[in-house]
Amino acid sequence: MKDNKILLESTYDSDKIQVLEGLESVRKNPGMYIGSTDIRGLHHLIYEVVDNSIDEALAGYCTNVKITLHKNGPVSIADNGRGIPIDIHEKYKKPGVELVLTTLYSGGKFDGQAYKVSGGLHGVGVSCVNALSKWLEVKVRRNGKEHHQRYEYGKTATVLKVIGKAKDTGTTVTFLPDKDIFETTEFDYETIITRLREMAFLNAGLQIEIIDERIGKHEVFRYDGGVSEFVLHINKNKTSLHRKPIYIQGEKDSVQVEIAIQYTDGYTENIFTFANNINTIEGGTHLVGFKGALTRVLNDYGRKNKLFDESFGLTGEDSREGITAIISVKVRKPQFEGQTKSKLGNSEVKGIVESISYEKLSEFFEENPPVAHVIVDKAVLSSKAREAARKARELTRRKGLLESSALPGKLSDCSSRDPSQSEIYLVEGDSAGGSAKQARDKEFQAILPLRGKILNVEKARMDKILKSEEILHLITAIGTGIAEEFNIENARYHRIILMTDADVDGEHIRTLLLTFFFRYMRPLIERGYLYIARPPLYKITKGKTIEYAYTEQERMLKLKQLGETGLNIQRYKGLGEMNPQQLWETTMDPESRMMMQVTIENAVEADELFTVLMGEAVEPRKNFIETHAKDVKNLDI
Ligand code: 0RA
Repeated sequence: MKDNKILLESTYDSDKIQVLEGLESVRKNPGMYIGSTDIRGLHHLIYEVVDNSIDEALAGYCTNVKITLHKNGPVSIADNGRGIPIDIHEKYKKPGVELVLTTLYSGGKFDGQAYKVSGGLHGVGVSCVNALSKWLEVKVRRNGKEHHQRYEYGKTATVLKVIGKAKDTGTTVTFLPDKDIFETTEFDYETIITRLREMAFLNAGLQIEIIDERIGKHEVFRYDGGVSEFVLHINKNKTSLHRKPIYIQGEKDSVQVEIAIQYTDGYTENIFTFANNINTIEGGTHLVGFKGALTRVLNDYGRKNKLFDESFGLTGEDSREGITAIISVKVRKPQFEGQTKSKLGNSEVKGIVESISYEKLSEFFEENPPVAHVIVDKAVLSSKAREAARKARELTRRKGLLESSALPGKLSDCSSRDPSQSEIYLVEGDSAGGSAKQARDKEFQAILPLRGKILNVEKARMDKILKSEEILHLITAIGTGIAEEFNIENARYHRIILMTDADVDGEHIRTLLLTFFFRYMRPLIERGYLYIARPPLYKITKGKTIEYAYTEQERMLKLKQLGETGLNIQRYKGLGEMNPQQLWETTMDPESRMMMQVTIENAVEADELFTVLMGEAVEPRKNFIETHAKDVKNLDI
C-alpha cells in the first residue's frame, strides 16, 4: 500500500520518481546496502551516520561526535561539523539536507565535488539510514539558526523549519530503526563502543562520546596519539622491545598513509590494516607495500651496520616476528575485494605505502640506532629459530609426518574426497573419540581424537610447536601445512569442528585450539571453516519423551512444557556420558545439531583475548577472568 501511494504521488514529477525510487530500493533490498538485516546491519546504521561526522572531522571542521542510545529504541548522533547544507537546491527545489536524506548517493552531487573521502565498505549515505528507519529527525545548526525536519520510512514528513537560534554549527540525527526491516532493533553497547574506540584511535584528536541511557553508561574516547596509542593499547599486556612506537606518516597522489609500529618479545605477527577507517581483515595492497619496505629496511640497515654478513638475508617473516603495527590509509576511491570484501585492491596504493614506509623507516633507523639494533637483533634471532624450525620440519617431513599421504593413525577419515562436503571433528580424549567414531556418518565425517592438552602456542616458537605430536597430527589431518607453506586450498575439510567437554578442562583445550588456529591458520577462520560443537547440557526424560536442553534457559522452558512431575533430568558433564546414538542425535547429526561458527568480529579484541588468556602475564589474566566471570560461571559445574 505504501508503495502504491509513493508511485501515485510521483507520477507528475520525474525528479521525484528518481528520488523516491532510490529509497524504495533500499527498503526492498536492505542487505545490498547495509550488508545484512541482523544486528550487524542495525549497528551499521549508527556507523554510517558517524562516518559522515568523521568526514567532517577529516575535512577539518568537526572535533566532537556524541552518540546517545535512548530508552525505547531511538539513537542520536550529534556532531559539531558545518551542518548539512540547508539552502534550496536549484534543480530539485528542495533544501540540501532534504536531498541528502531522501536521495540515494546525493552527498557528493549537489556539493559539486566528491565530498565523501570515506564511503568504504558500505558507505551508502545517511539516506539509507533514513530509508530503514520508522522515523528520522534531523537538526541542523547553521547560519546562526537551528533547523528541523522529520521523515518517516525515508519520506519527508514535515518541511524544514527554523526552530531556534544557534551559537555554533553542527548536525544532530535521531532515528528509530524500523522493526519491520531488522531482525533485532536492540543495539549492543559493547559492540558499538569497540568500534567507536577503534574510530577514535584511527582519527587522532577526534572526541567520540557515547551515552547509553538504557543502562546508564557513558564513555569518552579521544586519543591525541592516534595510531601510536592504538599500538600501545594492543601491546599493553605484552613486553615491548622499545618504549615508543615508531610513527610514520606521509601523503602521495592524495593517498594518506599513517603507520605505527612497536616490537614485542613475542613470536606472533600482529598487523592490523585499515582503509578509510574500515578494518581490511584480508589485507591488500597497503599491507603488501608495507611488508616489502619493512624487510628491505631491516636488511639494508643490518648489512650496512655489519649486524650480519653480506651473504645473510632476513626473510619477511623474520622481520615481522613480534611486531605489532597499525597501517591506516585514506584513499579517494577505495576498491574492496576478496571473500568478505575486506581486502584493499587499489594497485597504486602498494607503491605509495612502500616508498613512504621505506623512506621514513630508514630515516628513523638512522636517527635511533638503539631501537634499530634491538629490532634487527630480534629478526636475526627469529631467522635462526626459523632455520631450526625448517630443519625440524625437514626431519618430520622425511619421517613423513606432515604429508597427507601419511595421515595420522589416530585419524578416522571420511570416505568423501570433496573438501566442501567433508568435516572433521577434533574430539577431546580417546574415549569420546571412540564414541564419535561409532556415531558419525562415515561418508563425510572424520574424527581425530586429541589426547589431553595441546601445546600452548602463545608461549612457543615454531620449532617447538613442530615438535608437538598432537599439533603435527592436526596439521597433517587438515592438510593445509603451516607457516610459509600454509595453503588454504589444500584444506581437506571445509568444516573443522572442535568438540570438547562442557567443563573447565574442555574449555581450556578449546581455547588452546582456538589460539592455535588464530595464530597459525587464521584464514581458516576468515573463510568460516572453524566451528564449535554444542553438546547438550541436559537430557530430560518423561516417560517415552526425551528432550535435550542446550542452555539453562532451554532447560527451564522444557521443564515448564513437560510439567515438573515425573521428570528425569540428567546433567551431561562430559561427552563420554553420551552413548554413540545420543552423541549423533544431539551433537553430530547435521539435521539436529547445534554448532557455533567461529568468526573474528574484531581482530584487535581477539588478539587481546589470546594474549591475556594464554600469555605470560598473570595479572591481566586475573583481571580478565574477573571481568568476564559472568560468561564463564556456568561452565565449571
Ligand atoms: C553534505 C555537504 C556538506 C556536509 C554534509 C553533507 C554533512 C553531512 C553530515 C551527516 C552528519 N553530519 C554531517 N555533517 C555534514 C558540506 C557542507 C559545507 O560545504 O558547508
